[in-house]
Amino acid sequence: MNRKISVLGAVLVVPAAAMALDPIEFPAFKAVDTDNNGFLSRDEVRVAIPEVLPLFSRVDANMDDQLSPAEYETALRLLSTPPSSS
Ligand SMILES: [Ca+2]
Ligand SMILES: [Ca+2]
Repeated sequence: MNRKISVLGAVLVVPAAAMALDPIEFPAFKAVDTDNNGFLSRDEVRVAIPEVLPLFSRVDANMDDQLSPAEYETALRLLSTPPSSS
């Protein structure tokens, strides 16, 4: 008896979940790390995702002039967040 309602519910839930994904796509860390040393140099960043370059020093927490996966994630988070006055 309730079959119609449950089918409708399933149809509505799936597209909503898909829409929740971030529409902006950034290259994966491994795709940027072209020499596979586990860190991103400024050159690797410049080639793959130049948008990160201005943030490089800011997200390079340990100041080794390389971005770790966590530091790269921080950069992407900054990029996907609209600039706000702090
Ligand atoms: Ca590298
Ligand atoms: Ca670093």
